[in-house]
Amino acid sequence: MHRRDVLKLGATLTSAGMLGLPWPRHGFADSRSLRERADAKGLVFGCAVKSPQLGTDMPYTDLIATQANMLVHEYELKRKNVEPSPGQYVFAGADKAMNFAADNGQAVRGHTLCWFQANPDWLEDALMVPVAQREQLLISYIDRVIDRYGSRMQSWDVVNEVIEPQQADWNGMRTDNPWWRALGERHIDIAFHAAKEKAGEAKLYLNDYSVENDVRWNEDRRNTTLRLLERLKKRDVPIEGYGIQGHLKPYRDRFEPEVFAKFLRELEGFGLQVMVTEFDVADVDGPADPAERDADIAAVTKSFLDTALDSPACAGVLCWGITDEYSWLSDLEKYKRADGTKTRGLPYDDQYRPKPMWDAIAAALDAAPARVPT
Ligand code: 9MR
Repeated sequence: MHRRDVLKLGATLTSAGMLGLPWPRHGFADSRSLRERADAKGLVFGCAVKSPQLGTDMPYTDLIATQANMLVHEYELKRKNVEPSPGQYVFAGADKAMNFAADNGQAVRGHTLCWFQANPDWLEDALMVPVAQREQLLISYIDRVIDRYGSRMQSWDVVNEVIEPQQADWNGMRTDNPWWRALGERHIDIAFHAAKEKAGEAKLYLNDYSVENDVRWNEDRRNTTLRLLERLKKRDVPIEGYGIQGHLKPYRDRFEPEVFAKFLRELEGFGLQVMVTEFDVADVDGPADPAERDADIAAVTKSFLDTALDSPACAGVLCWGITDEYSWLSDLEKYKRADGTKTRGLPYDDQYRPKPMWDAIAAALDAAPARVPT
């Protein structure tokens, strides 16, 4: 049924979309899921999940179980959700996804322990204390969460989104960040050291966005990232991975494989594991015809994932959701489509039918070099 749906949809796509990228149809010789294709290569393929929909929206639940070999919580492992008031920890939502993953033999990523966003309202005031106590507010939280899930995770986004070259700091670091205001760049070191204590085999990641495109502001972000990684390595911060979120916006920021490949080679030089951690494709500013947008999205997906998976450092890819029905891109003013329709940036549409993007991911997984299990 799956394959038939793919082919039926694909049959309407004969030409390239507005971006002019060719999107030839791929004939699949078998009906394997994305999960099976990734497994066959020793790669990660998975997605972010929203636990309230698990077990209540059954078609969604089925897609998550069959298509993903790794899950990540879309929001339920953020401090705002986990520690809504000081010392009161709420793990029900996070546990639900953890249990689902265990029942379905899936790995999990931990997202995220330290971020400038999605913090509880009380945190900023609580940070108005002497420095040693500010450190404790970070360390005690990480201890508590890693204690609960540490060894169950394949990796942790220990620190999320710390660079912002457009802000004032001369190193290009994000200064509009409560952790920066409280502890400066040192907050990154503190978070990684605290995580390392109890993380077991889980790899410790720094995670960030807009480092893949051939535009000046992404170039600045790549350079800032590389300089930060140099400083962290020099200070012996136990960082083991770098997450490329991969929120593409092809009608705004041009993707150029060579530029991205160069950055991947630079990351390889740091000996880090790399993963595409939040992949989706915003179709804002694209043509009105959904079939044309789907062709563009598929083409840029194939090009982006071929490049990423070609890097021996890259363990695989997680999408930021699985169906357009539940995509953050449709909720956010700057990515919403002007015609009021849902964005089409995930492998399944809002009726849970696979799209050309699904084909593109499948084709990229099939073409990727197999990983040697570690
Ligand atoms: O998609 C997530 C959305 O549902 C949450 O409300 C929001 C705040 O928790 O976070 C979104 O996920 C973000 C991720 O954690 C970090 N990179 C950008 C993602 C999209 O904003």
